[in-house]
Amino acid sequence: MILDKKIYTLLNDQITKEYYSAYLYLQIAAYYDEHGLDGYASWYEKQAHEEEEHAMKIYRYLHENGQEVKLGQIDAPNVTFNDFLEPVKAALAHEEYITGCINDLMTAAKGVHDYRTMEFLQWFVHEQGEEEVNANRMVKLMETFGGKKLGLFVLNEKVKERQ
Ligand code: OFO
Repeated sequence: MILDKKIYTLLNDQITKEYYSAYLYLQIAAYYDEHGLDGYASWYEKQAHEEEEHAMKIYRYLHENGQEVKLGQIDAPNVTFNDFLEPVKAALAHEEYITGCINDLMTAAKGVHDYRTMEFLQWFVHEQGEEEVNANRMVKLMETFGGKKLGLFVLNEKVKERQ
């Protein structure tokens, strides 16, 4: 199937965005690792791997539909963190941004009656819902317990258990 040009461009660009997400999460993992929060570090390493898988899902979808994959440039994550709350907030803001990108893609696919792409995107709609719930929870927990050393220690152990 030949994809509509706009749908093709949006999907191809989304590959880069998913890799950027992986990059951002790896930067967050590095920050927590460098501050001794190994539970948080491995949580965000895992998120980074998942983002790479998302990119590959789109990569394969384009090929399965006879489209070229043109990899774009992945920007460096331009972030610096001053406390343990900032990374989890950055992750939440990023997930909300990606949800917007997926919604734009879905709207564009709907506009040209591309039902196959809409069905393909449904997985991402669901995934974004789950990821926003998790990201929100990470923010709430850090806000509530992260200010105290013992609270932070317990949180770090809890995050390990959830993996
Ligand atoms: Fe790719 O899953 Fe969220 O961002």
